[in-house]
Amino acid sequence: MKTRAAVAVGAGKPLEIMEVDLEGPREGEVLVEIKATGICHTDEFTLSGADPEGIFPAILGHEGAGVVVDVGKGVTSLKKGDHVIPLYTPECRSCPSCLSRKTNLCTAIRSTQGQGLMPDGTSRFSIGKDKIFHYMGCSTFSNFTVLPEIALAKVNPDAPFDKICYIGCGVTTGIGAVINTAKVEIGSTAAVFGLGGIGLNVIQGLRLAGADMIIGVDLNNDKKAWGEKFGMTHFVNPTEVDDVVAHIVNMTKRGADTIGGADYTFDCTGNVKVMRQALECAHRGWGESIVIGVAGAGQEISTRPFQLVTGRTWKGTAFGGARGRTDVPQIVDWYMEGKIEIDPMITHTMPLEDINKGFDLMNQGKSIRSVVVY
Ligand code: NAD
Ligand code: AHE
Ligand code: ZN
Repeated sequence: MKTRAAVAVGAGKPLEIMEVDLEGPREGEVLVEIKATGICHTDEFTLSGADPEGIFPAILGHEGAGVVVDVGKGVTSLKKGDHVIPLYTPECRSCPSCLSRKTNLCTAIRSTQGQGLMPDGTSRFSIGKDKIFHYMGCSTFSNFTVLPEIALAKVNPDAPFDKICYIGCGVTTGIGAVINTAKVEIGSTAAVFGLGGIGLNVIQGLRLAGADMIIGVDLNNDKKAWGEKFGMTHFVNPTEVDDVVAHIVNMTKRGADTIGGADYTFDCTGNVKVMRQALECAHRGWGESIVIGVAGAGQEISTRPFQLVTGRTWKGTAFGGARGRTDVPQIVDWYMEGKIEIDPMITHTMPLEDINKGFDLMNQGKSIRSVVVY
């Protein structure tokens, strides 16, 4: 069949809207009509050329929602008409990682996914004889796409596509980092670096978890009001203080605790210098710092080992530690029950033809999330 897609033709180049050939689902695969997709900073990261796994031409996009149109042989858990969210972190429930119960990082199809291919090592997308690569196993910047059955979460059919697509990455990553990775306790203090599409969801996760003090850190003062909407209690612009680490350590001295430091800190910027700041303003003895941001090829983190010797823990999280087929339907239900907010964070919606405007808005700090509606 033919599908309309925004194709990433090369690093740093605008996406091009094209008609692309799409082969139907093979064994264990599912054809999905994408109804809406968010634009995440990770799409921009890969498009910019900073992603070591970046490969062109490819169809980017990994934050979608849609409807099952057709299923391949052997597919048992999904049928035509089911509403689904694509999962860049699949959940096969039978690989050593899934069975370990220690991680959400299913390894069943990770190596082909990183090469822009389906699990059988081929692509379903092409233009004539030229192969177009998949991206993060999802390629939601195409109106129709093919995914493995294990990479689709079946969700409540009453939920609006143009909102729940955000659960395909940003919402789940932010809330999951708090609940699954950090396991934040009631009464905790926390600092969140980077108040974009991910950081604001970390903030709403912290509010859900009952954190007392939620410090937001961003270079952009417009983000103060955004953070406050979702539960942020204090805002710091690092360019307006002498030393952001000392400043946060000082702010978090409470009662008899004269040492200071946040119980939990989160990097949602992808900047390795910020990751260091986030670690170093975690509390001596027990503070945990969670890396969410994705850093470009060649970037490395550093700190004095003494920071770890004195009890801080440095952790990372992918997709908020969520097991997609199990957890994503539940997060959709939380949204439908009013337990979490999504609508105000979707600041812009646009047709596929305007997708590059969505990237511009993100790069200019003017949007929280842009959503493309097909
Ligand atoms: P975004 O562009 O919406 O937000 C980034 C925010 O960081 C902006 O508000 C910006 O002003 C702020 N910022 C930039 N530099 C800063 C600095 N030095 N100090 C403080 N704030 C600064 O991006 P997003 O969609 O929220 O994504 C954030 C990061 O998370 C990206 O690196 C993205 O690739 C990554 N990400 C990771 C996962 C995962 O599973 N680990 C999932 C989604 C996104
Ligand atoms: N391909 C990059 C890494 C990109 C990355 O870390 N991706 C996150 C999700 S970001 C979503 O917006 C992730 O899930 N990582 C785990 C994985 O298996 O990819 C690189 O550096 O090579
Ligand atoms: Zn993402």
